[in-house]
Amino acid sequence: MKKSNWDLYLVTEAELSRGRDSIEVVKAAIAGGIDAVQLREKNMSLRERFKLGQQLKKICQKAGVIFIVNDRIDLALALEADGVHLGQSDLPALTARQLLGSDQILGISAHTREEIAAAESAGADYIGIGAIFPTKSKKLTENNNGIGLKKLAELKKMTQLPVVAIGGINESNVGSVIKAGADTIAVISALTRADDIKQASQKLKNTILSTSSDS
Ligand code: TZP
Ligand code: MG
Repeated sequence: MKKSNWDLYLVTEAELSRGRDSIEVVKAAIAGGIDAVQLREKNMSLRERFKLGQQLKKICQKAGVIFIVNDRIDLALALEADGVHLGQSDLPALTARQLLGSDQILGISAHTREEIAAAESAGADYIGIGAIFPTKSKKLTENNNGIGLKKLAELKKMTQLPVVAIGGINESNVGSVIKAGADTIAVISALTRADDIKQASQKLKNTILSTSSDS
């Protein structure tokens, strides 16, 4: 399923979900209106991610929500996911595109003009950019304070592809990220750590939609 106009993209991480499992988190976030889910779970084994992914895929499919796998093209293919999200140290985008075929979604994290151009020519569907702000949800080796909104706006101008922004985004700063040019907002903790995940998803999505229609 390739769907345009994603607004809110949840990235799963059970360890950051305050004792709730990712199935519960995803169900509540779907009830609150998220458009896409990415299976991340950095500390799970591949087998554990496969088993969780089988369940998440069913839940997403039933709800008409996009289901993407992080890091691993083999896992995305095994799960028949809607797509895969790859970073610069994963398999190359072109290889992923060849394995996926043209119908599935390929998201690539890119942070320089060269990386963006390579992702585009390999047939990426979106560019992931982050961390925008400081975040405790990912061990960052560089840009520990986040690249900031100015850099996001610069990178956005380098591509025609939709830009998915991630890293330290929450209800209070999401409007500024949209105004800087992000097309889609991806979050872990703003939803996984929320007291009421459904309500937090609704609020975040409404803020994204109202900011987008302002600009
Ligand atoms: N990639 C860049 S920052 C990040 C990832 C996966 C973590 C985002 O988590 P949070 O909690 O939304 O800051
Ligand atoms: Mg990755």
